[in-house]
Amino acid sequence: MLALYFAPGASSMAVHIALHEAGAAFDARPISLARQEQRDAAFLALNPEGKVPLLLIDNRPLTEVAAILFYLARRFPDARLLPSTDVETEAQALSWMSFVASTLHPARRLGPEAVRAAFDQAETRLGTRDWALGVFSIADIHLFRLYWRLVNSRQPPPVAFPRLAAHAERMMARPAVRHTIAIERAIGYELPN
Ligand SMILES: N[C@@H](CCC(=O)N[C@@H](CS)C(=O)NCC(=O)O)C(=O)O
Repeated sequence: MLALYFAPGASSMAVHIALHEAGAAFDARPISLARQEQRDAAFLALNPEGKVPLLLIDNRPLTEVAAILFYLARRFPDARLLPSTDVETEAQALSWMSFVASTLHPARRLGPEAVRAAFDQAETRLGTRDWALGVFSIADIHLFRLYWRLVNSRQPPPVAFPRLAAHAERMMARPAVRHTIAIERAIGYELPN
């Protein structure tokens, strides 16, 4: 059995989208970062790092967006969350997700200039492709969540990134993405500035 601990709008949104893309059965367990529920003893017992996402796989914890997305892609191959199981394709997906986790995600803490530089790199990386790997994959889900976060913080204005904006539009056309956003919005976003 799968269970996802998530906070609306947080990094966990990427995993939430992937679970819906896969049509996977899972127990949805929202927590509130505003109420610091990630610091509750019961949660820390599952993830001592006190962060979402946390996926339980038959009660075994798995953390880190990139690792969970990779797990879901391999566990639910029919969902085509990876274009192929060719080792180079998988490595390209990991390259994108490492970039998102280590460059895009921490940039916000460093201020608007760092955000702009990081998203400029993402624009260049994406190039003229519709999708990060050429066809839709977990890399797009991870990239989209960070862009979505940028749009919601408006630092700098997302209009500066036309390729990422077009990518986000393609993502928003996907029912799993719209469904996830509707669920998380209904719970309520508590995004820090
Ligand atoms: N490297 C982690 C980052 C996870 C992360 O930073 N999660 C944030 C929400 S976006 C969190 O849970 N923060 C709570 C805290 O730091 O107290 C991943 O990719 O999963």
